[in-house]
Amino acid sequence: MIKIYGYMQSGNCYKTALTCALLDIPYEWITIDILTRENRAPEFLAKNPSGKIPFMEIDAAGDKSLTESNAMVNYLARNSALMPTDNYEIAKVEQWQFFEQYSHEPNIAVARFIAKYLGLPNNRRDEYEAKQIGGNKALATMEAQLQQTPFLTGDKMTTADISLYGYTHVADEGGFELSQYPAIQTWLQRIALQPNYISMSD
Ligand SMILES: N[C@@H](CCC(=O)N[C@@H](CS)C(=O)NCC(=O)O)C(=O)O
Repeated sequence: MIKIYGYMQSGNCYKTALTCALLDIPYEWITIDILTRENRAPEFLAKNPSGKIPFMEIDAAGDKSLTESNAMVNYLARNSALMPTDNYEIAKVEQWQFFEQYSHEPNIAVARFIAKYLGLPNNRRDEYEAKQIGGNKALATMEAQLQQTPFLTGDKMTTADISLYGYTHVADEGGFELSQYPAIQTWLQRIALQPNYISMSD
């Protein structure tokens, strides 16, 4: 069985659990608490030198493993309804996932971390404000697409939606005002209504 090492309150980790749940893929979840730096323990670094989570072991011997949440999500969803087969449509999924990692997550996840976990200390306030600008740009990009189509790549839900859902649905915890983005709000509800959906606190 696949093993996922993660911390459910991390959007990157939650994406992988949500994909397994939606596709009914059995998995073992091993909680690694980044707040107590369990991810920096020598035994964990021996398996996963970057120390970053999520981390996935695919075979029992530990010979096959993955880092990078979006690579895991796509690996899990390959040959399922969440992953298109047409080359252009696959590239559209990846387009949104690269956008997530470069323009969305570094702003929204970091603003959330500074506000929710660090309590918005004065020495991180400038960074937090800069993240608001970048995060709102990313949300506006999503809003423009979701005004046109029910899901990010068109009429069908794909792993692009899972990747972007991870941190968008908790963006309010990073100071982002989601009521400014009505199409995003409707999209969030659409995803939460999918059969087998799990929340971050499940
Ligand atoms: N690009 C990576 C980011 C992984 C990442 O930064 N994970 C964070 C938690 S969300 C982490 O492990 N932080 C602890 C650390 O870097 O020590 C992914 O999508 O999986």
